[in-house]
Amino acid sequence: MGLTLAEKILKAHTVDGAFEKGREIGLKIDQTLTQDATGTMAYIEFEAMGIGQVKTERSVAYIDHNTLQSGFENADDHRFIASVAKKHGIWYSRPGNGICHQVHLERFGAPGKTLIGSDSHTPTGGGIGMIAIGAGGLDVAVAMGGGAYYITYPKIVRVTLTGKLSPWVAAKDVILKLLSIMSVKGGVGKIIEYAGEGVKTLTVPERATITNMGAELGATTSIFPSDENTLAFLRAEGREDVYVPLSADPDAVYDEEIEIDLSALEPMAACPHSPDSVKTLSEINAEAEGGKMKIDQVCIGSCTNSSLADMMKVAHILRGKTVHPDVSLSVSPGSKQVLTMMAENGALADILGAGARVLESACGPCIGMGQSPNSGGISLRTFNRNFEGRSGTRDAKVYLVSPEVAAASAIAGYLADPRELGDMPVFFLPEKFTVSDNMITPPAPASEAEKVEILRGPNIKEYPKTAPLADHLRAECSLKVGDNITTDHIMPAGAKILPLRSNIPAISRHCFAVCDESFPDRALALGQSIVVGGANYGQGSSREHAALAPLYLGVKAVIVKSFARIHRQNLINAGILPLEFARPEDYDEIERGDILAVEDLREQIAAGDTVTVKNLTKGKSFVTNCPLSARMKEILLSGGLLDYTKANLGK
Ligand code: MIC
Ligand code: SF4
Repeated sequence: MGLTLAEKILKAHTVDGAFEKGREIGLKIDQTLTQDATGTMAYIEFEAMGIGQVKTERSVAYIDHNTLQSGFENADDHRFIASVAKKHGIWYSRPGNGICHQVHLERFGAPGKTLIGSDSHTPTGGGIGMIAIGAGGLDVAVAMGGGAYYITYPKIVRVTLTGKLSPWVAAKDVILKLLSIMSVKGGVGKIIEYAGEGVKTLTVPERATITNMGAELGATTSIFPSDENTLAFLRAEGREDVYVPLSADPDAVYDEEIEIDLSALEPMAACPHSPDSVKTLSEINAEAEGGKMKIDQVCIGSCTNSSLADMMKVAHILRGKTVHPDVSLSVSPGSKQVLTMMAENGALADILGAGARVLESACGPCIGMGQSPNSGGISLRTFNRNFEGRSGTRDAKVYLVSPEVAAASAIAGYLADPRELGDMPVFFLPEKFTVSDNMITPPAPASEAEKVEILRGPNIKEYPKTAPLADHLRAECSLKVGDNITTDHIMPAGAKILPLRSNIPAISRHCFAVCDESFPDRALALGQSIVVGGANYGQGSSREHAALAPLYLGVKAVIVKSFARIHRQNLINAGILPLEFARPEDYDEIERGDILAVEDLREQIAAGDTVTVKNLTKGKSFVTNCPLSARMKEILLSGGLLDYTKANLGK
C-alpha cells in the first residue's frame, strides 16, 4: 500500500514508537523556531534542562510579536533571547526582520524536513512541503535538546483541488471554504494534505496562506506537494539547493477526502467571532442596513497574508486612490524582504500615496499590539483569528478577508467585492527576490559559547513550582465556561499583557480576564481548584502560558467535553490533568463552587484511560476519559515535562 506525502515524511522521521495509525510516534525534529512571546519561556525551560548546544540542524529565534517596547520588558526579553541564541547555537532574527513564519519560509524552510515551532501557525511551512507543527515552548525546548517530538499518528485528509481560482478570488477564500466545511474543530488529530490538478495553479505564498490557516481547523498540520512552483520559490530565494520533489504515492490511502473546485469559489469572509463563521460577501452585505456593511478599519498583514504577491495586489488596488475618510487602513508587510522589494518596485509608494498607515514587519494588530478598533467598530483583517476581544476592543467585530477584499473595501468604506474592480492584473513572482540576511545573527562558534553571558532583566521570572501528581485530589470548581474557549480567553495577549510573558506570577493576574475577571483572586484564595469547560477547549494559540498561569493559580485539573491538540499537550506538560467527560451530559450537572474529588488518582492514571470524579456537593460520580501513552503518564505523574526531562536527561 502506498503512502501519503505526510506519511512519507513522518515515517522517515519516526525514531520512537510503532508507525501505526492511532499510536503515539516520536519524531526526529530537523528544525525549530520560536517567537519572542513564547520564546522567553521556551529558553528559560531550555536553560533549566541544562543542555549545551542545540542538537537540531537549524534552530531560529524570531522577534516579531512584542515589538512595541512600551516599557523595558520587551527589550529585556529580546536581549535575553539574543544572548541565549548566541550561546546555544541558535540563529537570531532581529526585530524588524519580519514575522517568524514568513521569514522561515523565505530563508530556512526546506521540503521534506520536520519543523516544530512555539507558535500555532508553524504549519505555514507546509506550503513548501515540510511537516511543520505548532507546539508548546517546552516541547520546542526538548526538541532543541535533541529529544523527539511526540504526536498521535494522525488521520490524513486529502483535499483535492480542481479548477483554477477566478480573478479576484484568493487563497484566503480556499481556506475559508474549507473552514466552512470542516469547522474549527474538524481538523483535530488530522493532517490536511492537498492534492489534485488545482495545486499546480497555486504559488508557494498562496499555498502558505492555506497551510497557515489550517491551524484554525485545529489540524496537526497541513501540507502541499513540493513541485515546480516550490522550486521557483526556492530559486528566487537563492536556495534551490534544498529543493526535493515530493508527492504522495498514487495508491496512497486517505482517511477522509474532500474536494474543492477552485473555479467555483467566490470572495468570502469569516464573521465575528470565529474563523469558521464563513459567509459570502453578498450574504453579509444583504444583512446590513442599506445592503452595504459600513466599516471602520482595515488591517492588512499577519503571517497569513503578507507576502510580496499579497502586497502587490493591494498596491494595485490602492494606486492613485485615497482611503475612505471613515476608514483607518494599516498595512504590515510580512518581512524585511517583502518591504524592501515593495520599496524597490514602487508598491510602497502606491500604498503610502493612498493614505495607508504602514507598520513595521511584525505581528502588530494581529495580536492586539496596537490598532485596536473603536468601540463597537467593524474591522476587516487579512489575519487568521477573529476571536472575541483579541483585537484589544471587546465589542469590536472582526471579519477575516483576503487582501483583495480588504484593499477594495478600504477605498469603498464598506465591505466591497473586488470583482467589481474590473480586470485583475496578472502578477508574476520575480525570478529573484532581494535577499539579505543582515538582520539574522548567527550563533557564536561552539568553542566560544562558554564566554557568552546570558542577559536577564527584572521581568524575567522562573518557571512556576511543580509537584508530582497527588494521590488524592479534592478541589472546588473555580470556573465553568462554555464551548470553543480559546487560549485568548484563557490567557489574553495584547499590548498590556504580552510584555508579561516571561513573568508568570504577573501574567496570571489576567488569566480568564475575558470570561471572569475575578477568577485569578478566587483561584489563588482556594489554593487548588478545577476548571470545567465545553467542547474544543483551548483552541487557537500554542501559548503554554494558558497552562502555566492556571498552574501558578493552583488549577490541578481541567474537565471538558473535548480539547484542542496543542493546549491539551501543554496541560500535560505543565502537570495539569486533562480530563474529558465520558458523557457530555455530565457537564450540565456541575456548577461553579461544587467540590470535586478524585481518589487514588496516581493509581487510576497508571492503570487505564479513565478517571472517576466524585461531585461531593451533588453526591454524584461521573467518569472522565484520559487516554495517555505510557510516556505521557510518566510526564503527568512526575509533575510535568520539565521535571520528567530533567529526570530522564542522558538516559
Ligand atoms: C497567536 O497568533 O495567537 C500567537 C500570538 O501567534 C500565538 C503564540 C503566542 O500566544 O505567543 C500562537 O498562535 O501560537
Ligand atoms: Fe503573529 Fe498573528 Fe501570525 Fe500569530 S497569527 S504569528 S500573532 S501574525
